[in-house]
Order: sequence, then structure tokens, then C-alpha cells
Amino acid sequence: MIAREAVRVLVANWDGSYTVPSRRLYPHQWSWDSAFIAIGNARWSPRRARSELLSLFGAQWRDGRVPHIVFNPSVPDSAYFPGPEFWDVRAPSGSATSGIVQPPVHAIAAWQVHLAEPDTTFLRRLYPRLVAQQHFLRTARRSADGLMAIVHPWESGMDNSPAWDIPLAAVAPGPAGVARRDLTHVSPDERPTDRDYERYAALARAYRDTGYRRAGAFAVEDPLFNAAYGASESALAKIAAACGLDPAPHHAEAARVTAAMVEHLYDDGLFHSRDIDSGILLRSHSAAGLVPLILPDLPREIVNALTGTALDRFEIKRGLLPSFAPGTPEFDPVRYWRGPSWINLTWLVWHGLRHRRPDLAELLAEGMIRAVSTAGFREYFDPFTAEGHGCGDFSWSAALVLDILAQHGLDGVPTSLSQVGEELGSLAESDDVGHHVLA
Ligand code: 2M8
Repeated sequence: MIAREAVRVLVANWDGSYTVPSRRLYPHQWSWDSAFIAIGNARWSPRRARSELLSLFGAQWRDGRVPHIVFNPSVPDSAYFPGPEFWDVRAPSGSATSGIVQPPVHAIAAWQVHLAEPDTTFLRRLYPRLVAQQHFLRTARRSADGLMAIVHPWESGMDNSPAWDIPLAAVAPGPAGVARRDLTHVSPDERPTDRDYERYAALARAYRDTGYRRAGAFAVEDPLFNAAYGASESALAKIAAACGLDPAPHHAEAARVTAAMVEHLYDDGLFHSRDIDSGILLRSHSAAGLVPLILPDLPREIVNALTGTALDRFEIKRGLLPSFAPGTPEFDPVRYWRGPSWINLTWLVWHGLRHRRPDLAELLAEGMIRAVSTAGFREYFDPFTAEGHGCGDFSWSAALVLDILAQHGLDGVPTSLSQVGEELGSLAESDDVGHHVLA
């Protein structure tokens, strides 16, 4: 049974207060992974779901930024590149962290966790931290046209997407011979190239050397990142209302960023990234351009156009959303973010279509379940054959499929999930907070 298998993966990857994305490939806490994992954990252990988010925000910086990695001090530096020695920075809690961020999907996750098991104490605790996270982005990262910039491909979450080929080519690569650890666990054909890594390391080093303050040679407005920011403002409006606070400023900010995205990033049935320095729209065929479907205020005609693009160019009738459009020269069905289907991207588009096009949402739900049933909870999947790639027992694949199963009532899930939850309940309740401080 898939639900039981998914919970097994999440239990195996639990580290006491949060979940690692993968035991060997990603042995620390990752920011947007934790948000997706919380959404899935909420379906069988709301307590773990709350802990996942509180633990991450325990490592929030004073300026509001939520680092993309919080390092586990008991894992050796050499287990992951770049590790804590490279980033060389600590959060006020004392945890070693990275200095960059990831798409801010956390308010969306917090609201989903609350819906699964209402808990206003949790919401009240997290709300000011979520607000600070958004505040950091709109102060430190806001561009002239009112959108938020990312300063590293890792901040997009879609590291080696072809959408970054042009802006990344302008970055001078650092020294060759980066001490990569990922290739010990996954085939080189399924990961970014060494050349990509030399540039990633050079960019991160340059940002670090400004005290994590000034963007280097890479600064773009990404549609997924900005859509996450906007949808998080809509979620914050609901959270504020549930806490007896004023939701109006959040509604206004969500509407403002949606309008700015439509004005500056939309063209011809898809959202694109924009290079901040040149102001040029980086037209590509990345599935990031469909993620603005999660924005509640998106105009109807744009929703229709995006849906048409999802069907024609991304061929979602197959049930799997490719991360880059097939039929383009850059498309590669097995290399990381250059074409394979990922459960988190598919979940985001599914989330955006749920109330607008339930027929298509159902199709994607079935596609995700088919993929994990045949290939297991792999990191990514060939969008044509559903063959699994990257690491196995990958946490957000397991977590988000639990959410899909629960929402679609597939696999007899509401009953079986609560059974699984009950069986594992003593484990979920008895373990304790790990190394991250729950502030
Ligand atoms: C991948 O990114 C990390 C760097 O952050 C890596 O390649 O080492 C991406 O898939 C990213 O989206 C994800 O959050 C992370 C952990 O799953 O792995």
C-alpha cells in the first residue's frame, strides 16, 4: 500500500525535529523541502508537521531570511558540498546554515498544516516569523518593478534548469575540481555538470564574501519564486484572520505582486524569468512558468492560457508534468531539472488547478500516484516512461503523495492513513526535539 510505504520513508528520514530530504544525498534540513514535507506529515502526524516548520524557523536569521540549508552538527562537513565550512555562518540560534534562500512556500504549508489539525497556538507562534521571511524578501530582494530577485540558481530550487543557461553563462566559473559529493550517490547523467558546479560555487562564494548582502553576477526575477511569495501572502491573510489579526495588508500585497508578475513576466501563454540588470525577459520553456497558477487572484484569461500551455507544450495529459517542455532542444528526460517530472512542481500546479480545472488536477494526481507505485519514492521521474531517477526514498515525493491520496480519497486513504498514523502514533509522539532549537 502506497500510503504505508510513504510513511515508512518519512519515518526513516526523520531526525528528531525535522526530516532530511534524503539520508545520503541531502543529510541536513532544506528549507522548501521542509514545507512540502510538513504538508504531507500533516496527514498522519500533525505534530511532526508543526515541528518541521518550527524547527526550520528556529534557524531564521535576524534579518528575517530563512536559510536554504540548516546543517546537522553531527554530520561531518565532508558529507555534503558545500558544507558548513564553506558557508561559514551561524543563525542566532547557533545553528550553522547556508546564506541563501529558497522559494517561500512556507506560509502555504503552515496553512495546510492548520487545516489538517486546527491549532491557533502554532499559527500564532509561526505568523511573525513568516511575516519576517516575506519582509526580508521585499526589502533585501525587491527590484525596481516590485518583484523579488533570486541571486543564485539554488534559490530557485530548480538548480540546473535551462532557464538559467543564459544568465549562468555570464558567471565566471571558480577553480575546477569542486569536491562534489552528489556523484557518489547518483549517476553523473542525472545531475548538473562539473561546469555548473564551478559556477554555483563561485557565485555562492562571491555572495558570502559580501556578508550575504550584495548580489553578484546572477540576479533574476523567477516566476516560481514570486508566485510562492504572492501565494504565501494570500495564505498569510488566512493565518492573520485565524489569529484575530488584520488580513487586509496581506490581500493587498498578494494582489500587487500578482499584477506585477502579469505585467513584467508573462508572455505568450507562460510566465518567464527576467534578468534584473539587462531587464530582458529570459524566454524559456520551464514549468516554473506554470506555477503562478497557485495565485488566487490570477486573471481568468491567464489561467486559461496557462492551462492550454500545460496541455499543449507540457503534454500533461500523460499525467506527469515535465520540468521543462518536451520538444525543445534543451529538454533532457533524465537530467535533474532539465526535463524530468518532480512531485513538488506537479503538486504546485495540481494545487493551482484543483478548484479551477478539477479534471486536470485529477489527471495529475493519478499520474503522480502511478509514478510512485511503479518506481517508488524517487527524486524525479522520466515524464514519458515514469522510470525513477536521482535518489530513492526521497521525502517530498512521499509527503506530497500522502497529501494527494488524502485529498482525492484514492487508495482508500483517509481510513488507511489514519490507521498507519495510529500504528506509528506512539513513535510520532514519543520522540523528541533534535538538534535544532525550537525557538
Ligand atoms: C537540490 O538542491 C541542492 C542544493 O540546494 C543540491 O543539488 O545539492 C534541489 O533539487 C532543491 O530544490 C532541493 O531543495 C534540494 C534538497 O532536496 O536538492
